[in-house]
Amino acid sequence: MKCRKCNDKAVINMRQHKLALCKTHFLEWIPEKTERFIRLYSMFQPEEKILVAVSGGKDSLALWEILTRLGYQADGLYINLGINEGLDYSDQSYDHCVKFASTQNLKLITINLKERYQVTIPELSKRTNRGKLKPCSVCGLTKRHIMNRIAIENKYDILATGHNLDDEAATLFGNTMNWIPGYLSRQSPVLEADLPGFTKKAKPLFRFYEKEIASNAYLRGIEYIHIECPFSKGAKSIYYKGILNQMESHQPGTKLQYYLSFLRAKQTGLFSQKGENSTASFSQCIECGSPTTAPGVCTFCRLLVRRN
Ligand code: Q46
Ligand code: ZN
Ligand code: ZN
Repeated sequence: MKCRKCNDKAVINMRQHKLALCKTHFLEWIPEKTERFIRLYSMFQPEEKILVAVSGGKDSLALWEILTRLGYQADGLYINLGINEGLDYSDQSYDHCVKFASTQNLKLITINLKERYQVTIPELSKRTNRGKLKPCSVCGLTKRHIMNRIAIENKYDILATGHNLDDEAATLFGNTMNWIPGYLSRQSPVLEADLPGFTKKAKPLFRFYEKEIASNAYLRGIEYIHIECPFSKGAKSIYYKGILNQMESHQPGTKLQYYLSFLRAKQTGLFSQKGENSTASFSQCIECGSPTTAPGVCTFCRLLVRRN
């Protein structure tokens, strides 16, 4: 297979785009496309301060590398969740983030859950019935809370996350399986800071296939964590990704078409924009000041004081 641009040997064949590229042209293609998507979806401007949420995985570190390469002012935020469970998952992911930041000479903000809140995700999740079975919902809530707070406290204009197309398509699949109107109306590559206390959020890699981001990380020599979080086993999102990949193998481009059609449907008003974040239902948490739909104290602060 030859590179479409120079006829050299191609390192990747992206059937979904009918495009094969050599290493040089593929490594040019990724940042060029990212820049195009940033503009197309009005994600952010060159002068804005970006906080990139990094986990030590390929997607978030690739995003940080691409934004830096494109000349954006992007700092990193790593949240140490205290998930080790015999695998040193959090410790290893932290090491990858620190190493990446130091080799690229970038600023990394680290929040250690145990030091800041005296609790880890496995401990926190035992405090709820849902969390006892699976810590992911407590973990997701915690990460969203901390990412938003740190971005607001440190006056970042944007919080950027490394979600790729496979992540977004799997989330959409889950949201449509259950038809959750609030989730569907909020699922978007860009979420404006529509309320005080919320930061604007963007997912600049949302149109790239996971395979494209993995290839980019490998070819760029980015060192990232290869083990999965021990709690990800049996996650529905992994199951949904498998189904979507089967469809993709029969018809290349299915995942992209599925997600872009959803965005078009949203634009035409198919989903109500008034989801769970309607302004009227929000107040400020009396403990931490974050916006909350719960009366008085937000769900995260409530979880912190809860005992088993
Ligand atoms: S870190 Fe947290 Fe994930 Fe682990 S506990 Fe679940 S949500 S799987 S991205
Ligand atoms: Zn080429
Ligand atoms: Zn709170």
